[in-house]
Amino acid sequence: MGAFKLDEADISKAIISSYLEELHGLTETDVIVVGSGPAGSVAARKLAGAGAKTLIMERNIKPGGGMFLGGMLMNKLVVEKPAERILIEANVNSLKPYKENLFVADAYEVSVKLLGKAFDAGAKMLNGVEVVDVIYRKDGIKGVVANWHAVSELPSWITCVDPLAFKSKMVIDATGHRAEVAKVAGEKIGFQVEGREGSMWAEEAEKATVENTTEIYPGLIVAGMAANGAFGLPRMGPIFGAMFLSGEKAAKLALEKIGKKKSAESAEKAYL
Ligand code: 48H
Repeated sequence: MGAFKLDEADISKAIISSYLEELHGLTETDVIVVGSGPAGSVAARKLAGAGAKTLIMERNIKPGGGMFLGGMLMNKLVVEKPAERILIEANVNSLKPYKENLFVADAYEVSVKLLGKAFDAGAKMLNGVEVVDVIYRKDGIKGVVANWHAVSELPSWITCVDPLAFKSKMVIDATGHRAEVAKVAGEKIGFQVEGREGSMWAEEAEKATVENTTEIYPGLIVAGMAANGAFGLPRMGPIFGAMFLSGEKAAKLALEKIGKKKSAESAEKAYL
C-alpha cells in the first residue's frame, strides 16, 4: 500500500463526518421516497433526474425490495409491455422477449441498474432507516418521522428511543404490500387505508396499480404495491411492469406538485 500510513481513527472520521454532513443536508428535501423496491427506485430516478432533491428511506440494509427475486426465490423478473421500455432505458442486457407481450430479465441486474440510475441522477439513500410516522399540518403531510430500523428490534425494557423528523414537500409511500406510511397516516389523521392487498388477479391488479397511484392525502402519494395495499386492490404475483410504471407516475405527480413539471419533461428527453 505504498508509503501511506493507515490510521484507524481517520477511517472512522471519514465515515462519521461525511455521513453526518450528508444527513444534516437531508433533513429538508423536495421528495422523500419511502422504500427502494421497483416503484421507489424508478420514482427516485425520475425525480432526481428532473432536479428534485430526492431522499430514499429504506428499512432494510440492502435496497431493492422484492425486485432482487422473481417468484419463489427464482431470480428472474417478468415484465410486460409497455414497461420493458424502462428496462431498455436502464441498459438491462439480460432483457429477452418471452412470448407475446411478456419479457424476462435477470432480477439482480434489473435491481442494481435501476438503483444505479437513481443514484447517478443524484438521489440519496438512508438504509437501515424505518419510517414510523409522518409530519402533519392542517394542509397536509410535510415529511416523515424515522428511526434506525434496529431500534424496533430492541427489547421492550429499553427506554423509548425518540425518532428524528425529515421534512419534504412531498412523500411517496413505496413501502409495498402494507402501505405502511399511508396506513399510519390514515390511522392518526383519520382517512381510510386498507393496509393489505386483495387476492391474486394479475391483469386487473396491474391496471389497478397504475390507476391508483394517486395522492391519497395532500402531500402523500401511494405507489407500487402500496397503491394496491392502500385501497385493498388485487395482487398480481411476480410481474413488475405496473411497479415500474407506477414509480414513474408517482414521480410525475410529485414533480407537478412541487412545480418541476417542465424540468421533468426535459430530463426525460435528455435521458432517452
Ligand atoms: C422504510 C420500508 C418501510 C418503512 C417497507 O415490497 P417492495 O418491492 O415494493 P414495490 O411496491 O416497489 O414492489 C412490490 C413488488 O416487489 C412485489 O412485492 C410484488 C409485485 N408483489 C406482487 C404479489 O402479488 O405479491 O419494496 C418496498 C420496500 C422494501 O425494501 C421495504 O424494506 C421498504 O420498502 N419498507 N422502508 N420504512 N416503514 N416499509
